[in-house]
Order: sequence, then structure tokens, then C-alpha cells
Amino acid sequence: MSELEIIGVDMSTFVRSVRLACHEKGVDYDLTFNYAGMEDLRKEPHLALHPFGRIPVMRHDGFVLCEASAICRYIDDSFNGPALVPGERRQAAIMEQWISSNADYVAPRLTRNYILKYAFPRTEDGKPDMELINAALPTVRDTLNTLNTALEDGPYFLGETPYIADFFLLPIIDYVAAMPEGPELLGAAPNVARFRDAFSKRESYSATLPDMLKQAA
Ligand SMILES: N[C@@H](CCC(=O)N[C@@H](CS)C(=O)NCC(=O)O)C(=O)O
Repeated sequence: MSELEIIGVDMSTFVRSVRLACHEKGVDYDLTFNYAGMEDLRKEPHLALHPFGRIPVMRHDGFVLCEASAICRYIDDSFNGPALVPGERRQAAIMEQWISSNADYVAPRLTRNYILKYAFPRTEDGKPDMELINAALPTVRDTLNTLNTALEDGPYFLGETPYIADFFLLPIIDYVAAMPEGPELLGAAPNVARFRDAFSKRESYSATLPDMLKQAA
């Protein structure tokens, strides 16, 4: 049993962000999910851990914390290992900018409005609603184009070293790559593809790859 517990499932993008932080920092952790299903997230006892009924949640020595960004920061501040935030204040601010952009623009546009429409269609026949997906695609392309510009110097947001903002982007891009339009979308955003290629060579990448993507590989 490790002293650090991450409550979540491996397919979750935000849980993977936190797991990437653990691996990059060199911190042992247990990934746990002692519930019958995701519907249990909206009930006690989980609501006592996360008032909005989501994952990830972290437990460390009796201390409970939710929200992936806060957890990544806590891990960085609490353990020895490579810095997960740039030391230079403007670089650190740019990193925050991309974490915030991920929450408000990238994840809603790429994960909620696109990836999840394939992964969990919630349609009567269980098939993806192609009308919704096709309607989302222009914004998906625009968002990838914005990320492509941000990653111009690359391969990561702040150059040669991945930091917390990169841990938020990678899980989403990995799913985009696995979508039917993935090769075309990433072909049009070569810096985003380079970001993923660079990350895929790191131990943290394979250690956190969701089972669902292992099967697709
Ligand atoms: N703002 C939260 C977002 C967490 C989130 O949306 N988690 C998703 C999984 S990626 C979740 O809990 N989904 C389960 C559900 O909504 O039932 C964070 O940064 O941790």
C-alpha cells in the first residue's frame, strides 16, 4: 500500500493527468475505485470526498484533495523529484494559462463535444450521432490549430521539458488520435502530433496508457 492514493479510473483524462504527475515526480501511488459504477460518484461516501461528484480525488496521510490541477500542484510541492512547474515566473504563468485553457476550452471542445460522442454516444441505438460529431469537428480543428501554434517551439508547451499543463493535454490528444478522424486531425496539426510522439517515449506515458487505448494500439 502506497502512502498516496488516487481515486479514479484509468480511462479518465483528468485521472491520467494526476497519474502522469506522480510518474514524472517519481512518486508511488495506488489507483483505487471501490465503487460499483460511475453513478456512485454522485452519492455518499464519494460526495464527502469530492463535493461535485467527480474523479480524481487524492488521499495522502489523511489529507483529501480534489481537482486535478490542485492535486498535481500538491504532488509537486510535497515530494522530492523533478520540478513539475517551471522555475521562472513567466514560464510558470504560461503553464497556468494552458491549464486554465484546458479546463475552459480544450476539454469541453475536444473531450465533451467530440471524443465522448464516440466513446459514450448516449443515443437510442447506441451508435455515435454523426450529425453532432460533424457539427463539432470545425471547432475541434480550430482548437487543434490553436494548440499547434502554442506548441510551435515544442515539443511541449514550454520547450523541452513537460510540465503540469502538458499532463492535461496529453490524455486528450491520445484519445483524439484514436478517433476515426484522428490521423487526419493530427496530420493537420503537426506540432500537436510531435508533442504526442515526444511524450510517448516517456516512461510515464506507457505507465498511464488507459486499457482502452492499449487495445486500440
Ligand atoms: N475539474 C475536474 C474535472 C474532473 C472530471 O470531469 N472528471 C471526470 C472524468 S475525466 C468525471 O469525474 N466523470 C465522471 C462523471 O461525471 O460521472 C478536475 O480537474 O479534476
